[in-house]
Amino acid sequence: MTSHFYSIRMRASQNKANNSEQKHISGGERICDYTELRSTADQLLEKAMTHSRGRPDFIQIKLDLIEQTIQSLPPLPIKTNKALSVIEGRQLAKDLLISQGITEAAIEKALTIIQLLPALRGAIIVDRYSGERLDSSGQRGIRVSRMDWKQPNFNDWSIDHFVPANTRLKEALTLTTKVCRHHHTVAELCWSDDPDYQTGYVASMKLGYQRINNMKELGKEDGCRIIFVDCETNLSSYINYLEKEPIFIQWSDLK
Ligand code: WAQ
Ligand code: MG
Repeated sequence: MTSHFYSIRMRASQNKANNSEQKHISGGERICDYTELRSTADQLLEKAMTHSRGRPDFIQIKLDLIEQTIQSLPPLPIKTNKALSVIEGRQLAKDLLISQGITEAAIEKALTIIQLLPALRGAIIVDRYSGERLDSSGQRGIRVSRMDWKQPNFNDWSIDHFVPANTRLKEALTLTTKVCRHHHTVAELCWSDDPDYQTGYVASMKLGYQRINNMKELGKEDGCRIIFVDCETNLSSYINYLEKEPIFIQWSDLK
């Protein structure tokens, strides 16, 4: 049976003044039913039009009916870590990744790869031991899609956990809960490419969602999203899971 839910995806970019390279401004992915299509598309348009990375001159919004059954997942447990400097924040992130069996060399290599991808609008997938990039999506990266967390349930969760009910946190925890749930994922490392946002995270099934408040200097636009995997085969089915498998985050305190 076909569901009555739709995937809505937005991406917005800006042409650089003197060459044809696009600057990524903003992206977003949501799931909603038919009656919510208009308001959800409007929220995504609003996101694109009010972004701190700049004013877009290209905005695309795509809507597709979801054919599969939508799986519900509980959000990863959350912990907020305070770091006094970016150096301390990055060191903590590195220690957390190493605790999950990722090699230091793999972390260094992945960070070097990401520095060379200023137009990246997705994530890179990297081998946990060697740090080799495994996906072949180039400058674009793999965009994790087809996930959402309904606002009332998120609001209840945020009150219960004493964290701000901000959309960015909701989107990041939604994405990483989907990513970490797959058995090929070892851990994810992320910080924003928005110049006004310094909090990032390391997440895994075992660590949960470990926010780190100081991952980037204010004003910088170099973001990061690295998914460390243990996956010698089946990379294409793993990528298919990230891009296509529909997920709702659903929190319940009745445990
Ligand atoms: N799939 C894959 N990669 C993505 C996606 C996606 N759906 N969305 C963003 N990215 C990549 C892309 O390369 C961006 O440049 C980079 O991640 C950062 O994205 O307070 O805001 O949306 O707990 O800017 C984490 C902390 C905030 C939130 C992360 O990332 C908190 C953030 P942004
Ligand atoms: Mg961003």
